[in-house]
Amino acid sequence: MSETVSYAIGSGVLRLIAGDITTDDGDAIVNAANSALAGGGGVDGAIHRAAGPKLLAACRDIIARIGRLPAGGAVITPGFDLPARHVIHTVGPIWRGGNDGEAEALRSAYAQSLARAAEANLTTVSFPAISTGAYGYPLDQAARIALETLGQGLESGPVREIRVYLHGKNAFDLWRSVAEALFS
Ligand code: AR6
Repeated sequence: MSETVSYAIGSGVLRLIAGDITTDDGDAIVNAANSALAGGGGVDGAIHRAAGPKLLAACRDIIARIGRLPAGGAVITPGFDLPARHVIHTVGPIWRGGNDGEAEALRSAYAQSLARAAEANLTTVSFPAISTGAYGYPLDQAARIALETLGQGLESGPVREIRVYLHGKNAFDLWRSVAEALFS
């Protein structure tokens, strides 16, 4: 049983879950992708492995149509072999010290992912801790931006349940302390 904490926000709920996002069976999971939507390591690699090769083919079709996805952008595909019905692919910023628009791009990655979910009439969306692995965003700063943006999304938008999957107990405890300060 994964560790979970929940916060009522507006008429919705935000849950923090210590666990693997590829097991999520909601309307959509969000992938922390790269601008080429080419697959990679971390959560991106795990999602592509679990979804099967059709996911990469769908990503290639999108890149052929729109070109590279900038940091802060988001696009949606089916979930293929995943339990979740869709994958929303977003690109977080690469951390370059904090004065290169990283906060705005990270906020946009969360907000644009919620916008794709709303357009597709989805009500349950799950996120990883975007940019906090290979892209090096400090975990505490990322948590504050993510939770503020997701809280605003629950207050204003059609999405009713947001789950954030944290990989490892340290990340879970840190995000929980930021969430307690913001929502309790
Ligand atoms: N479930 C939930 N969270 C996970 C999982 C999982 N299965 N696996 C890893 N994490 P990262 P980024 C956490 O590096 O920093 C890729 O190669 C992980 O502990 O996956 O946005 C892409 O192709 C970390 O906290 O994404 C890009 O090139 C968080 O997910 C680049 O990495 C994000 O770490 C994107 O880097």
